[in-house]
Parts: sequence; C-alpha cells; structure tokens
Amino acid sequence: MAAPIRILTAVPICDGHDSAINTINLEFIRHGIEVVYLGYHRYAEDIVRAAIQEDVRAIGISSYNGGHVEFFAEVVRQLKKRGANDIKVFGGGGGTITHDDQRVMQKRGVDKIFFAGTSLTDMTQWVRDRYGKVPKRSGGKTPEMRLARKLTEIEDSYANGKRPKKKKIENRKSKIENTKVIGFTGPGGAGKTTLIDELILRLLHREPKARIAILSHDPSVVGEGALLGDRATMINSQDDRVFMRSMATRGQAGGLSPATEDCLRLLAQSGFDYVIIETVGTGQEAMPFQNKLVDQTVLVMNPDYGARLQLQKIVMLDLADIVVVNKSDLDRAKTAMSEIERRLEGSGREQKLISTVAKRHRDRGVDELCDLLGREPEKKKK
Ligand code: B12
Repeated sequence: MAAPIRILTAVPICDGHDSAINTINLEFIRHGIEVVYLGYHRYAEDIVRAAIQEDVRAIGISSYNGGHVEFFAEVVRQLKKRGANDIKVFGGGGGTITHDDQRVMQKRGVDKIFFAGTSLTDMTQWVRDRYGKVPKRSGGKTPEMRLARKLTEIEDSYANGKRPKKKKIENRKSKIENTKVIGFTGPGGAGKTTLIDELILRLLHREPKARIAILSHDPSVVGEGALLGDRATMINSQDDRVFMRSMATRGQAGGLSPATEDCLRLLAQSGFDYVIIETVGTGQEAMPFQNKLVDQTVLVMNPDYGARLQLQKIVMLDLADIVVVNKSDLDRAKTAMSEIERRLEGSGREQKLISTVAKRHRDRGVDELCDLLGREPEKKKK
C-alpha cells in the first residue's frame, strides 16, 4: 500500500453549511485520500494548528457565508507565520465565491477555487494530481512541525512496507517513564471522543503546565481512504498545549494502526505528560492494548448493549482497568450499571465502574474518571 494523500477539510467560523463538504469528503475517501475533517464553525487559527499537527499536504475550505476573501487569506497568512507555507489552501463555496474574488484570493496565496457545476470527479482528480506527488519538504521549522513530520515518516514507512513487522515496545517504561499513557476503547457511538475531550478540559485545568498528546484512530475504508473525523467533535482539545494526531488503521484489524506503537514512543520521547490513545470503535473480541502499550485502559460502553448475555462476550470487560457507562441519562443506564457491576465481579480484578454523561458540562462522573487518571504527584510539573 502506498502512503495516501492526507488533507484537512473545514468550514469557517459563523458558517454552518456543511452539506457540500460532507459530500466532497466522501468522494475524496472513495478515491484513496485520507481526510481529516475538522467540522464547521472553525477559526482560522484552529484550522492552521490542526493542519500542522496532522501534517496534511493541503487544507480544503468550504465557505458559503461570505467573508471568504479574508478568511482564506488569513489561513494562508497564519500558515506562513508558522513556517508551514508548504501546506496549500484550496476550496469552494458554490455561487458565493465569484471569479473576481478568486483572482484576489489566488494573489493572496490560495491554490484553487472550485465553482458551482464542477463535477466531483474533476475535483478529486485535481486534488490527486496536484497533491499526489510526494513533495520535497523541510523537516519543519518549529518543534511541533518537526514532530508532525516525523510522525508522517513513521506512518508512511509502514505504508510503503519498509518497516519490519510490528516491534514490541521493550523497556518502554525506562524510556518514557514520565509520560502517562491512557488507552480508550469501546464500541462505535459510545461517546469516546466526547469523553476524551471533556477529560482534556479537566487535565488542562488541573495541571496548568502539562502537555497532552492524543492519537485518535479511525478505520480505513477497505482499499480506499479514511474519514478521520474525531477532531470535528473536539472542542477543548483545540489548545496549544494539546497535540492531536488522527491515524487511519491502514489495513490493520483490532483498533489501532501498524504505526501506533512507534508513534506513541516518539510522542513520549518528545516530553508529553499524557498520551491518550483512542481506538476505532471495537467489537466483542478486540484487545487493542497489548505489550503493555498503555498504563491504564478505559473501556467506554453505551448502556444499550442488548441482553445481559452480551456482556459475557466482551473480552475488554476482563481486561479494562476502568469501565465507563457513558450516556447514563438514557433510560437503560441503571440496569446497565448493575448488570456490568455483576459481570465485573466475575473477572477477579479490582476494576472501577463509573457512570458518565460526557456531553453534559461539569459532569461528576467525568470528574471522578479524571481523578482516577492522574499521574504520580512527583511527576507533575509545578
Ligand atoms: C443547502 C443550503 C443551506 C442549508 C445548509 C445545509 C447544510 N447542512 O449544509 C440550510 C438550509 C441549513 C441553509 C441555511 C442558511 N443559508 Co444556505 N444555502 C444552501 C444552498 C441552497 C446550497 C449550498 C450547497 O450545499 N450546495 C452543494 C454544493 C456541493 O455545490 P456548490 O455549492 O455549487 O459547490 C461547488 C463548488 O463550490 C465546490 N465546493 C464547495 N465547497 C467546497 C470545498 C472544497 C474543499 C472543494 C474542493 C470544493 C468545494 O463543490 C461544488 C462543485 O460543483 C445555497 C444556495 C446555492 N444554490 O448555492 C444557500 C446559500 C449558501 N445559503 C445562504 C444563506 C444566506 C443561508 C442562511 C443565512 C439563511 C438564513 N437566513 O437562515 C442560513 C445560514 C446557515 C448557517 N448556519 O450558516 C446564501 C448565502 C449568501 C451569501 N453568503 O452570499 C445562499 C447562497 C442562498 C442565497 N442565494 O441567498 N443553507
């Protein structure tokens, strides 16, 4: 498998028109492109930070609410300011962007604007032609860019088949003992990303100097690209103390990517205080965190898992350190808590069971979870 083209797409601040970008994202994915989707109502600063961390080749912006001349130019300006002018900017906005606007925008550094009536096939082909060649790029002008580019090297070397089979993390503790690594897993739709985002908010407050990295996984569509959409749910993680990287599974089953372990090692060596790994939505037999990859494992469940018998089949219920029943505002949550509690009694381990409503601000369950995920006091930066 050759390394796919990675691009980031987003819709500007004060604009909720996301139907065009959703259609375009899917078309890109079908043609082998990995799309990191940031969602709508996004600041130029958030778009630029995300593009640098994700080390994409280009940013595609969809804009319908006016202000596009200034907004696109601001994204280009901030990329330049942060030494990332090799990340290109392109986009569209139907009839709201005129040909005259486009001329001004191109003068200000925008690569290309697509107008109403252009076919999805033509746009996808243009992206593949323009951004498909592996560009000659600098190693990065800032520490954040250098880290992002090294992560790309690791991912792409796996994709090009140059790496030996998965290496175990040997002596991981001795190399990265100051980094706390927490693994989150659970079925799709249980609310893992929202829960992580709420935890990030608490960790940033609790440890005012801590730096946090997130490795967030989404599945690659078989033989095609991937929609890396977790950033669209993240709000608190849009912070300069948080480094987030979206990873596609690129053909590996089980919830992580072939490059996860090496990427984790690099992040830990780069001095992050916490690294949070989020797997793809997993099934009954998944055991994504092996070889002591993480310090603590959190299984996030939806209360609506079916009959009690289903619980006997979920392997992670034996392995997780903490089990979270999220969406506890749903009717079935109380029953789920008592059924899971009984299931955990059978595992013979001391596991914690917590009930959360991650979408609710200041949820006590999330506070409780955050307390369980702290680092040793002596490791905290004062
Ligand atoms: C659908 C729509 C809505 C839907 C949005 C649903 C959604 N979830 O996206 C709803 C009904 C919610 C809506 C609401 C509003 N809308 Co509206 N909406 C439209 C409409 C009809 C179509 C836009 C669209 O998605 N087209 C489909 C795409 C695929 O095609 P396209 O636009 O031709 O784009 C081409 C290229 O530009 C390219 N492209 C587009 N984006 C990108 C991005 C990349 C990366 C690439 C490569 C290419 C690309 O793809 C297409 C290729 O052919 C337009 C009118 C129109 N006909 O354009 C108005 C329009 C954009 N809306 C408008 C307005 C004013 C509003 C509201 C403010 C109305 C109100 N008073 O409440 C609200 C604001 C919403 C908000 N929160 O921001 C105005 C904008 C005026 C302006 N800025 O000049 C328009 C132009 C209608 C009008 N004539 O007045 N809207």
